[in-house]
Amino acid sequence: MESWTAPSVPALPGHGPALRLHDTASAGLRETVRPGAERATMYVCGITPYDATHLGHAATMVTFDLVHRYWLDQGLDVHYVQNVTDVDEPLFERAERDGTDWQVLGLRETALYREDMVALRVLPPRHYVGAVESIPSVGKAVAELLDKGAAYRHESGDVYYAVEADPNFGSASRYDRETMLRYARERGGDPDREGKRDPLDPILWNAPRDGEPAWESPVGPGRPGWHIECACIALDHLGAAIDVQGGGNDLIYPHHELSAAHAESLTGEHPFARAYVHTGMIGLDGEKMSKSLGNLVFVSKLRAEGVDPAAVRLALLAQHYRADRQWSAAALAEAELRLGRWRAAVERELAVPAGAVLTAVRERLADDLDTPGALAAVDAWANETLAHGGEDPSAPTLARDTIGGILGIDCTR
Ligand code: 5CA
Ligand code: ZN
Repeated sequence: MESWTAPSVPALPGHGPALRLHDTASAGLRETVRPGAERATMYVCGITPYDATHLGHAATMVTFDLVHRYWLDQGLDVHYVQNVTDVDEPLFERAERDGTDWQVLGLRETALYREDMVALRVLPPRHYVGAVESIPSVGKAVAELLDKGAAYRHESGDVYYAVEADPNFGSASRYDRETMLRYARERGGDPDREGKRDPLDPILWNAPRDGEPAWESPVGPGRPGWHIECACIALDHLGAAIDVQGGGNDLIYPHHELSAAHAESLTGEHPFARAYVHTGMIGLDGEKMSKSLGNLVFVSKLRAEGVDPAAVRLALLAQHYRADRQWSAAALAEAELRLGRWRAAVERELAVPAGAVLTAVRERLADDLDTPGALAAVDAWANETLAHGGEDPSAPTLARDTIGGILGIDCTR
C-alpha cells in the first residue's frame, strides 16, 4: 500500500532523554529502545477500512506519531510499520449492505484515512501494509506452524493455533483465563466453537466460505486469520524482536497476545516486543466511540465543517494517552483558544527565550508521553511572551520548530 507524505521533523539543538513508555506486559515503565541502539522499530495496528476514521482512531495514531517524532528528534533510524486490515468480515458486511464491492470500499476508506492523517500531521510510517498484501507470507507461516505442531486443522478445514504451544501465553496481557475468555467472545474469537483443543485457540487460516474471497496457499485455499496477519507483517518488515507494539487497549487481548504468540512460535524468540503500548479509548457522551454504538465523530466530517485539524490534534493531546477519555465540543473549543495563543506568541518577533520549552517538552514526552505536562510548558512560554515579550528574536523560530516538529502542531498560520 502507498503510505502518505508529511513535512519531516526539523533539526533541533541537542537531544532529549531516552523515551520510556508504559509496557502492558511488565505493568511498568520501560525504556523503549535498547541503550546505545541507533535503530528503533515500531508496529502499530491500523484501521479496518469499512468506515471513515473517527477520533478514537485519530487519537491512537497521533499518540504513536509522538513516539515516531520523539525518536526522530533523537536521531534514531526509525522503522515504523502500520497495517490496514483490508480483508475482514466487517468489510464484506458493509459492502453487502451498501451494494458495493468490499475492495472498492476498503480502498475508498483507506484513501480517506490517509487524507485525515496528512491533515492531522501524522508522519507516514515507513511501510504501510495491507492484509491482502501479506497473504503469501501468512500462507507460509501457517504451514510452518502446522509443521511445528503449534497449529492444527479443525474438522471444518479451518486451521487453528494451539495456545498450549506458547510457554509465554498470557504474558503480554497478564489477563487471567476468565478475562481472556470474555474478551475472546466479545472481540472476534470463537471460544464456544466445538472441535477446538482449547477454547482460546484462535483461527490462523479460514477455509473458503460462500460469498467470501479466497486465495491459494500452501495450506489450501482460504484467507488469513486476523492475528497472524499482524504477526507476519511485523516479522517481514521489522524482524523478530521489535521495540514497540502499539494499538488501542481494546487490542490487548486477544489481538496483541496472540500476534505475539504467533510471532514467538515462528521465531523462537521471546518477547516479540520490548514494550506493548496501549492507548485509552476515546468516548462520546460517556460511551466508548465505536462503530457498533454509532456514536462516532469523524475526522473528515470535522474537516469538512472547517475545523482546524491542528486544533483537533491539540484537543487529543490535552489528556494523557493511556486514559480512557471523552471527546466534547468544549474540549475542541479549549484547544482552539490554546492554538490561537500559541500562534500569536510564535508570531511575536520578540519572545521569551524558548530553550526551556524545548527541554521541558522533551522531558515531559520522555516520561510516558506526558502531553498535559508538555502542553503546559508551551502555555507558560506563550503566556509570558504575550504578556511581556522578551529580547530573543530567535525564540519564535525555536518555539515554532519545537511545537511543530516534536508535538506536530502547525503554528505557522
Ligand atoms: N485493524 C485492526 C487492528 S489490526 C483494528 O483494530 N482496526 S480499528 O479500525 O478497529 O482500529 C484502528 C486502531 O484504532 C486500533 O489501534 C484500535 O485499537 C484503535 N481504536 C479503535 N477504537 C478506538 C477508540 N474509540 N479510541 C482509541 N483508539 C481506538
Ligand atoms: Zn493488528
